[in-house]
Amino acid sequence: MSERVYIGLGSNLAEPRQQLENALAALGDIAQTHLAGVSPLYVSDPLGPPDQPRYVNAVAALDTGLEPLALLDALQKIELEQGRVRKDERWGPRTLDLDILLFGERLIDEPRLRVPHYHMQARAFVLYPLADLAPDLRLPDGRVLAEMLAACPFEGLERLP
Ligand code: A4P
Ligand code: MG
Repeated sequence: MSERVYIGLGSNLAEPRQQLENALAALGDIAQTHLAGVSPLYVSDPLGPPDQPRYVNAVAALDTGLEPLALLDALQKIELEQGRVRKDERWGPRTLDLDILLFGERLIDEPRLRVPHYHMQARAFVLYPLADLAPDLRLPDGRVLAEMLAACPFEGLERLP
């Protein structure tokens, strides 16, 4: 069985747009997984320490036959291949961040994986590109994306042509 997954992509180091392009190609190469759609790219003000470059963000839709932790392994491998260095600083700069926003109808609360992503409701750079792909989305916990958008102003965000 294949499930629809939404991935948040973000980068603010080492040519962020190219990082996202490379990451999208790599997502398409994951086993048992098909890249079904990509939002427009957005430039966003950093959430977290302000002394870091602006981010480029997007959301991708995948259809996958993998289980959630297997997909997380694949995403973390891509992050590492694109030079990601994990630091202690919370929300610090990175070459590539791949977050699982939603995984089919699943609610996951495990040490390595929480889905829906714990902070997506507060992130314009997640909600707006997600709505570009799936404007009528309802989350498995009952939240309605359109209502989350209405509560999250389009601020510090620029949609790239
Ligand atoms: N993990 C748990 N749930 C998930 C999930 N749903 N998807 C675990 C992916 N991973 C998940 O992540 C730490 C651990 O979270 C992973 O090992 C995984 O097992 P990480 O990528 O190593 O660390 P992180 O990303 O620095 O931590 P965190 O708190 O997840 O940061 P975020 O939430 O990813 O935020 N500003 C703008 N404008 N745009 C951005 O994209 N991104 C961040 C990072 C900060 N500021 C930003 C942006
Ligand atoms: Mg992350």
